[in-house]
Amino acid sequence: MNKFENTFLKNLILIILCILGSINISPGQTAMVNVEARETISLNGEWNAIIDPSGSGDYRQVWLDKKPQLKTDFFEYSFEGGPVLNVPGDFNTQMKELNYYEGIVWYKKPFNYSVKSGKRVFLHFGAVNYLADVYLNGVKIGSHEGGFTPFQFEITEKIKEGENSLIVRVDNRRLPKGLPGVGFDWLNYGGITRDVDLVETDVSFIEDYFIQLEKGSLNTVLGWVRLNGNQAKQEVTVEIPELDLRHVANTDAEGFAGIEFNMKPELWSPSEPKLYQVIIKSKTDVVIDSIGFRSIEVQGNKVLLNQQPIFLKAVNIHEENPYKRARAFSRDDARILLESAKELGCNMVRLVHYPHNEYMVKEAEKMGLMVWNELPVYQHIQFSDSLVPNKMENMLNEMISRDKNRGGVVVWALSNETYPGTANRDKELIELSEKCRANDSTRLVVHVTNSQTYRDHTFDIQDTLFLHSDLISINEYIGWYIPWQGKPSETKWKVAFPDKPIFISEFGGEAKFGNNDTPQDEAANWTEGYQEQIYLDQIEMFKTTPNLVGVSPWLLYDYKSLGRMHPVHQQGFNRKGLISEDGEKKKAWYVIKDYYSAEKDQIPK
Ligand code: GCB
Repeated sequence: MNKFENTFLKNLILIILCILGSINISPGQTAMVNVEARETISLNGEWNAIIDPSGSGDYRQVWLDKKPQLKTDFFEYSFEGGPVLNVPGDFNTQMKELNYYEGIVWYKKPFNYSVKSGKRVFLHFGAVNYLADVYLNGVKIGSHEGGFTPFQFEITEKIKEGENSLIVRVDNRRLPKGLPGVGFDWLNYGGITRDVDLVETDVSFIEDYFIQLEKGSLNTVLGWVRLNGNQAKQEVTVEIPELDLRHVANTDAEGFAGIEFNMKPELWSPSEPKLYQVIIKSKTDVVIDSIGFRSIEVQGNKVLLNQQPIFLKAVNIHEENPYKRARAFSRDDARILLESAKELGCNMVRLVHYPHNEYMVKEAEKMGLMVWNELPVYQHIQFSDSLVPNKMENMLNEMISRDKNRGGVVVWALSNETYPGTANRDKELIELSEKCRANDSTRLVVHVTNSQTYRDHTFDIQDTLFLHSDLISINEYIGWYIPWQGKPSETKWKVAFPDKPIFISEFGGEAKFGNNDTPQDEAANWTEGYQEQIYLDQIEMFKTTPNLVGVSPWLLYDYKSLGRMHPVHQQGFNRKGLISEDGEKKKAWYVIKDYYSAEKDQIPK
């Protein structure tokens, strides 16, 4: 058999195994170093910027960063003497002029580097919203589309001894064929919004690994390790010192080794978020990660965490630091949001509507919050465009690639409120679900819809997408956008899939903190009392919901959204928060807090 046939056959077997679910996750094909557990050289800090609303930087070739040599040379741009922007961080909140800006900004970072022989170098971006073109020393090294997932380029051959210059063209204009598309209900923060790092590795290095429990098992680890470089065939070890465990495996000619071993870990759970130090070693490399082990699955109409039915007490969170009114990007930002979720009594956070930064995911895991990660496949997506399916798949792979070893992550949510009538919607989302399951068979795969009807006080849920979703996950705003048609406690349900668990992923209404002028029995729209009543009614309705496995109020904090322009009540904020952007708790907060403290985490089998 020649090399091609050999590789082809291996891939085929791998794909079949993945489909059968016997391998948890398929290794990606591109050379990407997993930076999550590595020391890095940070390129964060102050970057020079050129704001380019007309796009003229493209024909002026700003990436060449030319400086006049002769009196007759002239270039109508310069990074020096212009604005300075902090990275990470959105650009909108760093300069008044950029408040609502959607357009091009050029960023430049000069940095020194000392070339080390026998090392490879990668340039890693946590996220850039939305399009990024990256130039090193005047040469384009790559582009990336998508505002919320990491990407990287190997620059071993391109980085120089001494001074280097990195230039990034960032464009956050909305694209009808983008993900998300043009219409969305949050602020379109642009910029280099997450960390930028250099990562050094040896020539042969541990490119990636997947170390998690096999689906449904409490003691079998099923995963893989993949090496990159000229020494593909090696012995690799996976060690968990606290469990006195050392597993040895041998990588094949492609650098790949399947990993399978048994152990008796203390399981990760919201009440005991146990993480183990896991050490992965090859001849030339070592990576150390902190990994939690748990199982998550749907059995019949229940969600089981570690084989026990669990009620998901979630809250929706946007990636915004309310106090800074800016895109959240740091561990401190994450703590603010997640501590509020803990205080509310949550055991899960739904991180909407795009993958949040890695600090959110890691801190949540440490704090015992299960994480729902979501793709920005939101409302108006052009599924029949020839490129959109690829974009969805890339983002899916980037999201899974970053967070696959985070035991706290229990849900991959692939879409939110897409419309059943849209051409190719079902086909593309079904294919995406299959790709997700083939990539990672260990987590729940979920689609969120609002396609149900509510007539004659009855919810009618039909969307066939739910055949491909582990949960029936619905957003409903009864009491806010749609009035109640009867007593909440007498709500009726007609569900086309009667055996599936139901999760209410959004509900609520808007109130401006402190708007308490009206007595509660006459409370009008926008008052805290009105919002509070919506929540009280919803809780009554939950008692009628068949197979209810959890709920997630919309949402934790008031957040910025351009569409929310009521001059008195909204002022550019979606006011459905349980807490205001100044940290004031609204009446509805206490309703949910009481509900969560009364509701048991574990539900009877
Ligand atoms: C929804 C969307 C969410 C919105 C929310 C609202 O259904 O999923 O992104 O922001 O409603 O406030 O209307």
